[in-house]
Amino acid sequence: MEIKVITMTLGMLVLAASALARPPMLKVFETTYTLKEGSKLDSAKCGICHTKAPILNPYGKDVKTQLSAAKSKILTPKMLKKIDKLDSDKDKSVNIAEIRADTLPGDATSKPAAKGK
Ligand SMILES: [Ca+2]
Repeated sequence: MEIKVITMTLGMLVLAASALARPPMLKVFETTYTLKEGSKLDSAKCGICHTKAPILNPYGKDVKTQLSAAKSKILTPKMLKKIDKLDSDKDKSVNIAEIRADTLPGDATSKPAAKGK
């Protein structure tokens, strides 16, 4: 009986911790760039910043640099805007261009279609 209660409590704590760890940052990203429901970025969710959570992709690493610079764990739209002009995944499209084109700023295989074609 006692063990069951402890196990349940631990389970709930783990759930609560993971719920706290993930969605807030994604929420900030979603509201900063007003993602359309069903868009590629909207569907990518954690994949915007992670290859496989908790591993960060290049865009996620740039986000982390901003968090570290601000000595904060709370992501703000201002931090995201600061890396708009970077090309995190080095595919020759800056992050904001990728976000507007609904491609992944942290995945070099996902980039806006070349212009003029
Ligand atoms: Ca890029």
